[in-house]
Amino acid sequence: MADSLKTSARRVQDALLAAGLACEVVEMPKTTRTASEAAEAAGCRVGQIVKSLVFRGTRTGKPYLVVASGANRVNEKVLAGLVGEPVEMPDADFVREKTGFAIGGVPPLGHDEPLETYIDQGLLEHEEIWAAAGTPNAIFKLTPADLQAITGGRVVKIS
Ligand code: 5CA
Repeated sequence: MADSLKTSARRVQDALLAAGLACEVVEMPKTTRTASEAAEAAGCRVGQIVKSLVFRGTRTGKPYLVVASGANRVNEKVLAGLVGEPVEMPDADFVREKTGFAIGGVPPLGHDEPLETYIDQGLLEHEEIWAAAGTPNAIFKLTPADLQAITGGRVVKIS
């Protein structure tokens, strides 16, 4: 039941409601920490899993969010071209500091600060996709149009 959600999952559910989406956060009995585990738990293909990946600009220290298909690997050189500076994969502390969530549960919305966001166009091939919802066993189902609405992200070819 929604009332029993862990605090971080509740936060994502509240952010979805605030964004006007009827998506329901579900806590799975098994881990959804990785894209393949999330796909198994949701009963979908790994390409339908939304990975919410935080990168750091090496010049400015600015965080960038890439929401990518679980089937794709983000090309950091392409991302660097888009953001105008080299990027690196930050450590787990940086991710928590900028988003308010721990790796394995980072959601595409509800972060501590708004993040400049890029959407992997590979996610748009699917009718339904699943994203992390704050904890390593919470996820929610949405459409690619929902994802664009909640992130305000720019759709790009990033892999
Ligand atoms: N819950 C799943 C499916 S939605 C999930 O969050 N998958 S994920 O791909 O978005 O998050 C895991 C990602 O966190 C990895 O792909 C990797 O990019 C990043 N990551 C994992 N371990 C570390 C680490 N020690 N430091 C920095 N980033 C890490």
